[in-house]
Amino acid sequence: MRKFAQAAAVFSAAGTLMLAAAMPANAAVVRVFEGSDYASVGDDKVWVEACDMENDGNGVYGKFQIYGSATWYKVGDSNGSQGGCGSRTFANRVIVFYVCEDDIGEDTCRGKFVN
Ligand SMILES: [Ca+2]
Ligand SMILES: [Ca+2]
Repeated sequence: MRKFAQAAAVFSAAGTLMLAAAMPANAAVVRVFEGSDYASVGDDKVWVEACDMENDGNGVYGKFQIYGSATWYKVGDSNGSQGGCGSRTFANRVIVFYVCEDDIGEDTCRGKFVN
């Protein structure tokens, strides 16, 4: 019986963790990370940012595809890993975006769809 209670407690804790992951503190912002670097799309889906959070000498940019356009718009973090991010507000909503690290060879990118 005691073993069962322990198992139930573990299961319950895992369930809580999963729930927390599905509902982040700020559910309004969609964010994708490459290491600590990241790009975000705001809850209005038109405001975006690209943030270089690693003092590694690699530039960071976000690339964003807007509804109704095949163009990839790049937004960089102009001061690198110093405080502050690069941002932009688009005229239409973002449908998919990537955070990219300008490292050696082909840039490393990670992407996400905006629902
Ligand atoms: Ca980096
Ligand atoms: Ca910066």
